[in-house]
Amino acid sequence: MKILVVDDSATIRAGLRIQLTRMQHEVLEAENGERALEMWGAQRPDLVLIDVMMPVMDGYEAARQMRAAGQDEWAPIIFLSSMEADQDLERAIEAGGDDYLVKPVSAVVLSAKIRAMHRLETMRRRLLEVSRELAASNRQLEMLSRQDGLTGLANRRYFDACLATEIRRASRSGEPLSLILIDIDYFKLYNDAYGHQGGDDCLKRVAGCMQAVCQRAADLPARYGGEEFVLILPNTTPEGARIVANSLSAAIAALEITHASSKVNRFLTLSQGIATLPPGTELGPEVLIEHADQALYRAKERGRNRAEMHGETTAQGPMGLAANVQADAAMGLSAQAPASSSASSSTSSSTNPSANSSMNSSASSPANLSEGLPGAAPAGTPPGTGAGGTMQAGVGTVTGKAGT
Ligand code: GH3
Ligand code: MG
Ligand code: MG
Repeated sequence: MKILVVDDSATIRAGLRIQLTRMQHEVLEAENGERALEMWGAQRPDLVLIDVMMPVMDGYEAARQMRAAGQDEWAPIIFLSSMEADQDLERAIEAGGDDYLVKPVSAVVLSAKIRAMHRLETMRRRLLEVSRELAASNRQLEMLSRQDGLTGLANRRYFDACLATEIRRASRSGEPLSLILIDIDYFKLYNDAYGHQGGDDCLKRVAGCMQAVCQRAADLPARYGGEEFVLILPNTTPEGARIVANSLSAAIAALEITHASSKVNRFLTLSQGIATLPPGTELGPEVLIEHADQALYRAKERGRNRAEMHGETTAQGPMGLAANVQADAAMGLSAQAPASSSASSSTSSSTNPSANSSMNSSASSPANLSEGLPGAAPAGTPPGTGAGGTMQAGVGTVTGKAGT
């Protein structure tokens, strides 16, 4: 053991040094409390033998300051004193000492006391180690309980908790909060074609893109369930959310994940539903999710491979056309004339004349605009159904829920 001997008498220090060296201990020496404190900090002794009465700083004060250093720097302190009164012992223990021996101390007693203290110190260290391991395991467990096992994103449970918190925060701060619900297009067919393992790999790649497009620390990408994902975007306007949605689709398109059986593109695509909680509104999480889900349903209905915003079907909806066009311009996308969608399940602009008229009649209405998202169009696909960042128009009737 590394033992710090503190005594103002050089003779006593020398005597102890001889005894302790014989017992195979390493000895450090200090002549007063102040010097002892310096060595305590610099040398980290395993045990301290300290006199009570010393000039500059006495043993009590030195012990108190050693104990004030905290649990991590703990080492046993044994007082060595010529004072025999019970009160002296009491004071020494009170100051932080662990034992009190009256000088002169026999070599046998000193050796036995040091062994006992060593045992105590070993147990204490083990306890510290175990509690550190326990704290690390707890942190790990807590992280795992928030994580989706396959993708490593936040899981549904954590998403639910976060959304509730973010809604409260948004209502306090008066900031907008956006939510994007994301669903892979024709994923069942993808599984059928490439197997469940292939499907799992694809989910991981989509998760990777989601992480990549989250620019702000507060953004939370999560797996909502199955092949559905969700993004919580605090302090984000509808226009901002649209930019994120576009970035995500562009990132997926850039991966060029072949999806031969997709009816909308030869590469994997996403449909997205955006909803924003405007500043000062008090909606529950389920309402915001429902809004995003309705927008997602519309994206599916209008041909997939696109992002739709909740509220855009109303002429005076909260998301203005100008905002969308700005966001689209930021993405390098341009508006084009409405085009037919081969994948639109029920209604499309080409089959529904009201779609075109509504698009043309009101430039201030964002109602019927949604853009075709990046991704290469399969050969022979009608214009506006695939790659190239075209904008499409179509009016769909929301009749139910999207996705699984
Ligand atoms: P849509 O374009 O309308 O979204 O069609 P879809 O085929 O993507 O949607 P549907 O809800 O019919 O099918 C979703 C599929 O996602 C079905 C299921 O097998 C698959 N899926 C869900 N969870 C997982 C998963 O963890 N791993 C894999 N490989 N597939 C999954
Ligand atoms: Mg799907
Ligand atoms: Mg689904």
